[in-house]
Amino acid sequence: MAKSCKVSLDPAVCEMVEKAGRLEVETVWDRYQAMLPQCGFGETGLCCRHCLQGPCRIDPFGGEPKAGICGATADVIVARGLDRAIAAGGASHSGHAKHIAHTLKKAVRGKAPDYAIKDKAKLRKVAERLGIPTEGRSEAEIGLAVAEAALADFNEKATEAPVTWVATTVTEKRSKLLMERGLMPKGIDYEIADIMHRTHYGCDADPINLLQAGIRCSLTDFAGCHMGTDLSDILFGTPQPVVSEANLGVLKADMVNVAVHGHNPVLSEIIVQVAEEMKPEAKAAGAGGVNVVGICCTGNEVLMRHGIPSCTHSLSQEMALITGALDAVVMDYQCIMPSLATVAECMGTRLITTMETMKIPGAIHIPFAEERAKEIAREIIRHAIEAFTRRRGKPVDIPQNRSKVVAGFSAEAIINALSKLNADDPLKPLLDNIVAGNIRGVCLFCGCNNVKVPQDRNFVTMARRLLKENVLVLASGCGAGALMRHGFMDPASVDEVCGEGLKAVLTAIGEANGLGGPLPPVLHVGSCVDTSRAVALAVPLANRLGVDTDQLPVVASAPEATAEKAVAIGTWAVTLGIPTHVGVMLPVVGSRYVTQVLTDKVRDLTGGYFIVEPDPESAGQKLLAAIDERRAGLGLNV
Ligand code: MSK
Repeated sequence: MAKSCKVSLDPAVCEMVEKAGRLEVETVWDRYQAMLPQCGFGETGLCCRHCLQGPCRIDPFGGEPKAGICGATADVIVARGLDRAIAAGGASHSGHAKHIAHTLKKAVRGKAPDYAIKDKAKLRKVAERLGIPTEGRSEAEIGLAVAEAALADFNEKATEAPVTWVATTVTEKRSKLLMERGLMPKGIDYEIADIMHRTHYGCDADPINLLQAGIRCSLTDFAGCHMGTDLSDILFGTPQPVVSEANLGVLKADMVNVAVHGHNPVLSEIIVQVAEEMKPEAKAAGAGGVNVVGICCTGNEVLMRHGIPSCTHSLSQEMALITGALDAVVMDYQCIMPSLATVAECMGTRLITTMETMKIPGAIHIPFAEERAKEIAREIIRHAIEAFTRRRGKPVDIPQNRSKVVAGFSAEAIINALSKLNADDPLKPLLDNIVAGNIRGVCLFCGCNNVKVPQDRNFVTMARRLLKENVLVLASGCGAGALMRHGFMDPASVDEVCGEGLKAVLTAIGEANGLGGPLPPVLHVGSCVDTSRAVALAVPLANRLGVDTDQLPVVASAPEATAEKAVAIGTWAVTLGIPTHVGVMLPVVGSRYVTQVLTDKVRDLTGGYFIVEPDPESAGQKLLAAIDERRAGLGLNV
C-alpha cells in the first residue's frame, strides 16, 4: 500500500495516483504541472477582462502600466474581480437553495409524490422564525408559506423587510448593524445582479464602494446556505449522529458501486431509497447489491442523514474512478471536474448528469424532474447495474483505507446532546466550559482542497494544533472530508489528538448520551451549505451571553480553499464578525489597499477580518491568538 506522497497526505489517493500514472490517465495534478508557471497577473487579481478593449494587466511591482485602458487602477480591478467571485459563489449556493424551495413547493402541492415533509418540528420552527402563522394550519399550508417566503427572498424587497434568511438568522444586534451600515441585502438575485451591473465596464470605480457591495452580496451566499440547510432538513430530516466510514476503501468489488456527486440532496435522497429496492435486480446481475457512496457535498448530505459512506471529496474525485470499481457517478451540480468524462471512458464508469445547469460532453444526460423522481432514480441505477455486468470478473484496485466516521452533528443534534447534561439550559454546559477554559474557543473548518497544497496537509496540521490547544472543532464541506479521511471523526482518536480540557468535555457529553465514550474530536456539521449550522449554534450562544457574534471566541478557516463559493463563505463569515483564515493566496494581493481593507480595516465595519496565511503552523498560531483576543474581550482567562 502506498504511503502519503507529494500530492496528498491520503495513502489511498497516493495509491491511485500511482495507478493513474501507470495507465497514463491524466489527473488534476498532471494538469496543474502542465499549467506552471501560472499567470502572475491573474494570480494577484491584476488582470481585467471585463471589456473587449482588454485584457488589461497592471504591473504588480508598481511599474507601468498602472491603469487599464479605461483608467481602472489596480484597486478597482482587484475589487471588481473579488466582487464577481463573491457573486458567483452566492449564485451557486442560493441557486441550490432555490431548487429545494421549488421542490418543497411541488411536494406540498402534491406535484412531487416522492417527497414529503420529514421534519415537521423544523418546519414549524422555521415558519415561526420567519413570522409565518402556524396555529391551526396544516403542514402543507405552512410548507407552502415557507417555500413562498424563501422564493420571495430572491426578489428586491422593501428596505424595512429585507432578505428574511439573513434578518432572522443572525443576532438582533447584527441585523441592526447590517441595516445601519448598508450591508443588509435587499434580495438575493437583486444583489447578485447588482454586482454584475456595478462591475461592468465604466461603472463603479470606487474600491470602497465596490467592497461594501461585495460584502453585502456575500450575505446572499449566507442566505442561500442557511435556506438550503433549513429546507433540506424540512424535506429530508435534520441530521442526528450516525456511524459510517470514509475513503476509497468503502467501494466494494462485488457490488454495483454508485457514487452520488455534487451538492443538492434532491436526487441523491431518492437514489438512496431506490438503491435498496433494486437489490434483487442487482443480484440478478450477479452483484451482492447496490453500494451507494458519496463524493463531495452530495456525499456529505447523504452521510449526515443516512450514514452513506463517503468515498472521497473534490480534489481526488478522479481517483474514485481510477479504482476501476465505480460503475456509475450520478451528478447534480458544482465542484464536478469535466475531466471525469475522460477518466470514465478509460475506466468503464457510466457518468450521468441530471441537471439542466450541468452537462458534460461524454456523459449520459438523464434530465431530472421531481415529479418523476423515483422513476428517474431507477433508470439511473439500471445504468449502473448494466455497467457492473460489463465489469464483473475484471480486476479492480480498491485501496484498503477506510476510517470510522461519526457524523450528523446538526446544531439541533449538538444542542440535544448538550441537553443530556442540562435539560433546562442546554447551552450552559458549553458556556461553562468555555468560561473555565476547558474549551478555549471554537473553530469551523470549511472549504475545499486545492491542487496548490498537498491534499489535506493544511487541514490536518491545523486541526492537530487547535485540538491540542482545546479548541472545539467543527467541519463542513471538503474540510470535513479531509478530516474524516484522517480519523478525526473517530471517537477513538480523542485520546491522541485532543488536549485534556477538550477531551474531558467530549467524554462527558458522550457518556451523558449513552455512547460509552467521547464524541469524535471533530464534529461534522455537513455540506458546504451546512456551514450555516455553525452560525445556528453561534447565534444562540451569543444571545445567551448578551453579545454579538463578533465578540465570541469563534474563528473559521478555509485552509485549502478553491471554489468561488469558498470566497463567498469566507466573506460572509467576516461580515458576521468572525476572524477567518484562508490558506491559499486570494487574487487580491495585487492591490495593497484592498488587501489591507480585507485583513484589517473591515474590522471597523463588521468586527471580522481575513487572515491570509499559507503556512499551516503559523495559521494555527494566528487563530489561537484571535481566539485569545476574543476571550480577553469577554474578560475570560487566557
Ligand atoms: S464540495 S465548494 S470543493 S468544499 Fe462542497 Fe468541496 Fe469546496 Fe466544492
